[in-house]
Amino acid sequence: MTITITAFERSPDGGKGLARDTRVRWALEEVGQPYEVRLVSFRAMKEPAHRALHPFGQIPTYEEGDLALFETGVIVFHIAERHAALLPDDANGRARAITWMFAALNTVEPPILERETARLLEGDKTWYEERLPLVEDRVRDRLDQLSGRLGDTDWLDGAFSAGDLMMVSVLLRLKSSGILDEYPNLAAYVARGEARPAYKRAFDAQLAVYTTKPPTG
Ligand code: GTB
Repeated sequence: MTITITAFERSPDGGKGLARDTRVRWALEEVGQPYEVRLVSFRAMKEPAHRALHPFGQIPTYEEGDLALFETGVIVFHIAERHAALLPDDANGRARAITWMFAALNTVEPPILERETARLLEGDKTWYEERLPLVEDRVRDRLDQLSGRLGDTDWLDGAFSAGDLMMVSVLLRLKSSGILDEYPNLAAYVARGEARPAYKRAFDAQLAVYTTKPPTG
């Protein structure tokens, strides 16, 4: 059955891989599932046809036969559940990998998003310079804890899993901030994720959308 995901027709990051379709592409590449991409404009995202797939008018979405999903957490979980490679075979190992997916989305990503929101939307406020260090320290709190837990292991719990895919995807959003480099083991962890052939294919595919010129004539 054909899998179709949605992505930005024009991404604000111009293809740096930060939009969340990258994590879905990465999961599909890890399990070897081909997929198609439907590009949507910001205007189309808010129209009823897209809102029927995504009530909040966002990307990415995932369609497979009569199944339509939104939210990257559940999309990656769905892919991981149905194909080998992203979740361990033993029940406890699976449960722990899923725990790391939730930890990435519910515990580590929120302060990172708060920092992005502060920088994007609050830069002109009189209190911005005072607030930003507080927000960044909340990011550092989480990174301290995660760094301590990862230690000198390659992945969070044994072999690479959907938990690592999600955690690396979340941490990638900090790459240009310099904060990640304060934690050499986390920077190396992210680099290991980026070095995976499946990640590279996913990254290249999303970049091609924004850099490949349409044929002329
Ligand atoms: N919780 C949802 C999920 O995980 O699927 C969040 C989905 C989401 O935030 N989608 C964003 C979106 O559609 C794109 S990924 N935004 C448009 C809107 O809300 O109107 C977030 C994102 C966008 C752009 C960059 N960038 O360019 O750097 C990075 C991340």
